[in-house]
Amino acid sequence: MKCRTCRGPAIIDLPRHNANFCAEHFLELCRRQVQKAIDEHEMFSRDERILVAVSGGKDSLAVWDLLLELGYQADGYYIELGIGEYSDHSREITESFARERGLSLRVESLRDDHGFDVPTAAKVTGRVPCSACGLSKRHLFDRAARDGRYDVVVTGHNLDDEAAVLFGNALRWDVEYLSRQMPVLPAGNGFPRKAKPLVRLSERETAAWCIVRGIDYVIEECPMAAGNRHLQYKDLLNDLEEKSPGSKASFYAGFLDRMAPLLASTEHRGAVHRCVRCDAPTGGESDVCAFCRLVDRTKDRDPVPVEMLLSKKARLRLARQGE
Ligand code: Q46
Ligand code: ZN
Ligand code: ZN
Repeated sequence: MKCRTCRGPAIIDLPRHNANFCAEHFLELCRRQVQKAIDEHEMFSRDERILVAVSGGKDSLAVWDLLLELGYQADGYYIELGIGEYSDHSREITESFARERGLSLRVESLRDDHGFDVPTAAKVTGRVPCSACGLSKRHLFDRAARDGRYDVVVTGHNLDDEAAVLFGNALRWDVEYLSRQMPVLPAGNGFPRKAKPLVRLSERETAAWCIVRGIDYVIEECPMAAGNRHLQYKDLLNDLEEKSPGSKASFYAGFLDRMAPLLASTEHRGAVHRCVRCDAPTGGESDVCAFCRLVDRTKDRDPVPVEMLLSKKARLRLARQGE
């Protein structure tokens, strides 16, 4: 297996590019793809301040590392979600990534700073854990960007994530979600700009970036993700990709080229007034935003252990991982 660029020994094959690459030229390809995404979608400039939402997983650490490599000003922001050992581990990994490189990282904890955690919120609201988790993350990312006067919030969503979400939205023809599924969402109504510079890199490529760069990341999935529909869509798209390399990228690129311009929307949904409690932009009838209402419902409850929310199958899998 030879590198397409230098003919030296290759370390990775990329069927969708119909090529193999050595470590050096693979890193170069990743940098090029990320720069292309940033430029093509006018995500941000080198004068702007970027806040990277980091989770300790490969994608968010890779995007932080890539942005710094490309000469952007990027600080990290981590939210501890209170999901048992998974959260303990991911916080440790994120903090050592930042410490070893002398980077600025802000850490916030749902339990310590807001009086609840994701498992407890799921139990109290009777909804899937990802619902309270997603709501809290969106709210706190936005707030951290406002408080720190950042120009843009960056997340580590990669091509596989975006193609899976697109597949789900297209299955339901959810036009509103489709219209907001762009690699960059402009600031508006008090919300900061949001950008996804990894949309041209697959999950396998971001993992390989971390391995080649010696970045330690959390390998295990969030235990709350079991049964998540996006994971099922990813599996479906991976089957398709194996039979027909490149189909995932062309599905997503086709959406951006041909569908997205028809759906273009610069408005964030329903942001019409400020929460009387925390001043966040919010929609709907209530004077108080959804995050503050979630805090009210959950803050005096006894913490719910993660295991209580897992299916029997997921508990067995976790026990096997720990053996
Ligand atoms: S962390 Fe949170 Fe994810 Fe875990 S609870 Fe769901 S949304 S799966 S990215
Ligand atoms: Zn090479
Ligand atoms: Zn509020």
